Amino acid sequence: MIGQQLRALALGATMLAGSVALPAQAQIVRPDLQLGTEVQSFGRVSFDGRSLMIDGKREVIWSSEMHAFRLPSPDLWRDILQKMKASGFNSVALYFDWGFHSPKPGVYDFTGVRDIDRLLTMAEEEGLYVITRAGPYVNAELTRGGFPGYLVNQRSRARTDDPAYLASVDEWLTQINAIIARHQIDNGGSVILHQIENELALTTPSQRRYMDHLYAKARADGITVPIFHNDQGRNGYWVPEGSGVEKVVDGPNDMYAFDAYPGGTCTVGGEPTRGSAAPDWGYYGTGGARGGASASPNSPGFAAEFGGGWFDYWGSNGGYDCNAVQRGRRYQRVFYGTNLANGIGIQSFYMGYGGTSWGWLPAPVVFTSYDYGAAISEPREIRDKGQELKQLGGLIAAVTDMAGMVPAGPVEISTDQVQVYHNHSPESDARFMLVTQNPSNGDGDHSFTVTADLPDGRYTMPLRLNGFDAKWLVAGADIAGQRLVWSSSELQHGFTQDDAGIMLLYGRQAEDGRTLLRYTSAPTVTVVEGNVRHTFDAAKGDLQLDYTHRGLARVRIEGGGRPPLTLLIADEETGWQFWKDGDVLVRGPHLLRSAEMSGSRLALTGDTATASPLEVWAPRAARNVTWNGQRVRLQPGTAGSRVATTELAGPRDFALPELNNWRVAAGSPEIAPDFDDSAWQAIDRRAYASTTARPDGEPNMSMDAYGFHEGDVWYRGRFTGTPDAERIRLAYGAGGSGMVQVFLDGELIGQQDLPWGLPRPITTGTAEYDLPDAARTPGEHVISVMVRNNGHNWDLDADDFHKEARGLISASVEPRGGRSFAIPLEWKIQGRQGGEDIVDPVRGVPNNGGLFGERQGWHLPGFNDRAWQQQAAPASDLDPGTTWYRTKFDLAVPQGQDATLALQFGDPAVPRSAAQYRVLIFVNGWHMGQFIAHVGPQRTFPIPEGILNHRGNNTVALAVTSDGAPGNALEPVRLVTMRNVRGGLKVGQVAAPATLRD
Ligand code: IPT
Repeated sequence: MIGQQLRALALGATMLAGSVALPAQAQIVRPDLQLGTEVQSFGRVSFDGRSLMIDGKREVIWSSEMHAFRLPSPDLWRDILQKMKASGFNSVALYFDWGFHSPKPGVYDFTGVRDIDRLLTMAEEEGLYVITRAGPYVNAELTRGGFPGYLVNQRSRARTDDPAYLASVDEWLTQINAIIARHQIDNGGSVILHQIENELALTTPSQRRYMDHLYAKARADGITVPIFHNDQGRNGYWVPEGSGVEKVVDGPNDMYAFDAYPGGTCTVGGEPTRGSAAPDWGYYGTGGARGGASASPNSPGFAAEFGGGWFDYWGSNGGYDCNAVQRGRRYQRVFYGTNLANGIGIQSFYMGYGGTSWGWLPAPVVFTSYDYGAAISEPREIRDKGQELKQLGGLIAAVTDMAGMVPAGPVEISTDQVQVYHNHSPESDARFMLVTQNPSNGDGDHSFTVTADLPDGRYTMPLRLNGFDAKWLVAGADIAGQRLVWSSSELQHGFTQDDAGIMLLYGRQAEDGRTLLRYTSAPTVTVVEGNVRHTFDAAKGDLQLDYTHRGLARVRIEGGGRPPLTLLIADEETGWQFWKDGDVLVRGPHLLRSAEMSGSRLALTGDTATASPLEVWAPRAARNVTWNGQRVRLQPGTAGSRVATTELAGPRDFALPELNNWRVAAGSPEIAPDFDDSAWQAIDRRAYASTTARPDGEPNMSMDAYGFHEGDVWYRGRFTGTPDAERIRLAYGAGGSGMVQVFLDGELIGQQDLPWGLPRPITTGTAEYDLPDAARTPGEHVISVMVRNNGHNWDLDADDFHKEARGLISASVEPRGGRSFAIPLEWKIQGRQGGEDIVDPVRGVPNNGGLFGERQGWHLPGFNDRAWQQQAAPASDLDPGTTWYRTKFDLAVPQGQDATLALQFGDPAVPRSAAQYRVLIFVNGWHMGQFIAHVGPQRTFPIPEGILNHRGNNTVALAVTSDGAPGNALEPVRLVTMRNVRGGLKVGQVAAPATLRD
């Protein structure tokens, strides 16, 4: 089993390798390249071999992924969507987690934090296209890869056409497809593409029938947009039928898509590597057995997931910041640009916002934070890499001819240290030139020239590439009413406002730049600000502008037979200060969320991180401008802008309360011999569906068989004392960094933590202990065992790996020196209250396991803890087992501010504590994460507003589990502010029961 998991992880590593060095002058290396010209239409969405089209218009689909289930505060979904939009994306990809919606066969919930209808409406309102990825299987570092708990009890093989499995799948698909169907673009929504399975690498006849079934089911349920599958790497699995390329297997899908995670790794210890050049998975590829220039010539290049970060493992030293760099600035230019040049015009980065694997969502490989090093961090801040994405997405939006470009032939480069991918639009001949190092993961500093036959003539362009980087250059294109002949600067924005053009170009700080624009006669050039030299070549009609990228230069160009132009030339980071929505350009604030014109009023909304200037380029009609609803006084600026007369206010600081009024109670009464377990289920010999081997003739001890799938589970076994009761031996399954605690008659006899070897999680273990003398005294004895299940495995390889057993697998009390015979034991089991009939459907499936305190509602805000013992600070020693701490506090985040607050444990500077203990963290009843002090690396747990009440009372309940050794006790716990801006959205408290009786 572990081997399989290793294989799965190694597979990720394989995809990180693989480098293809291009010849110095990149060109089509596949003369046989045949792109499908037939247009396949699915209502408003259509495609040919070159691009997707919406309403017949070619579009680059520029997307990133978010998981609403990893942000249990629906009002904040909009915050993420707005930040994605502001970062230049036109689409969002959404996985759905079947198990999150379904605690029990036939029981589904799509309300509250599970309201997918609301999510899709928001995406639509924010102007994002949606790619839906509905499972049934998604992987996604989720427990069971998104399968519901009850599926591990199904004996039929998952991800095949076994009827029992298909019956379950159809139940889910009927529900989710109906919601998606009504949000499709043809029905007034914005869903444009739909995925029916994820990385199904097995291609047996049974799997083919399964894929056919999923396709037919989607169509029967009213999904009309193109359907695809996400191939695990560009292998050519499930290429649409009739593609005519050599492949492993074809399938019913309309489009071929694949995922890939290249670009090196963040080694354990946190240093990025730059292992490989960006692969050519399209036009410039050298081919190979499957696919050549395209794995599917009749559908456009489509990366359904392209690594935009990576997840982090229990016990690492904290890899998210490293991943944000590793797959961050420069990597995005080089790798995403190479994809684009290769014709991959549909790209979705995984993740755009990772979020939080709260409660029992995580698979064994990951801990609570699913930050992923994504462009939007877990506390909802746009990282620098998001600023770079804004610039790249801005170019894609401005150059409408980008969609459907094909290779345009070689160019002359004065050095072989650099390569140029040179593409053009067959319709307009506009050019895209991607300039990278050769190979693209090089990092030299090269000044060189590129000579090319461009649409407006033959030109020699002086360029520089300094370090691991790429330039996205545009030439021969009509933008903003102008003719861009070529530019060594990159285009961030280009659009028309009223009857004039605005263009924002940028380049690396202090690097020289040149831009050529074409006119029919000499235009009037006014350099309003900065040092820009200009000459006009009357023979060609070329206006040449020369400058250095430093701060912001402003140029007005009038006449010359074209509408006027405001040309802004920035250094790269000055470009970050700009935000665009529609035809409004804003400079200054931390974020622009929206710019809405109605009549003479322009309503701007956004965030400030400090007091900020505001400069606006807005249509003339906008006479009254507001910022977050407040009137802004503007005066004329330079180059057509207007500038606020006073700065926009920044956020106010606010104090956080100390957490020092704790109430404490012992939480493992199950260890007491006289504990009443009469209501518990008896362990019996029911059918065993797990893939985990166990000794013959044993009862079925696995927790799932009794309806307990998430979190902690208790077992109590009774035996009669005998001189042979010398040892206890337990086999158990507990997921990543899971554990088992074993008690005899109320005393701890052992605790075992599963080792957290990196990056391979060990998910099962065997614990053996000598029993104390007490076990050999006559009369009844009770063994109490708590297993902490840190998640079921995923099913990445479609081998039922998710059915590895959890809880106890086998248990025996026996004489020392071998298993000659075992002492008879009667076992009982108790997990989550209600099992699959969950008692708190609002917080739902991931929220609770089976701790005594959870079964009693101690985690809930309305629980009355007055009888509990008071403690100002957590005690330095604990009894073995679980101890609960509760406290209440008030927050007063200033109105109109968006902060991300977090709970922090111990010393934030060290990834692992010397003290060994674990904490389940409940905030207002919501299980927001697990801290394992001695494993790490996460110590700071952001709690989204909506779960946390920013302007009112809150309850924190901590279930602290320790072996009772001196010092293995809760370290100081504090509230910290991770982020604080003025602005944000109104966030309502997520309604949820306050007690078990609500
Ligand atoms: C691929 C999965 O499709 C996705 O669900 C997620 O698990 C992602 O990778 C990793 O975060 S799996 C592939 C890398 C083998």
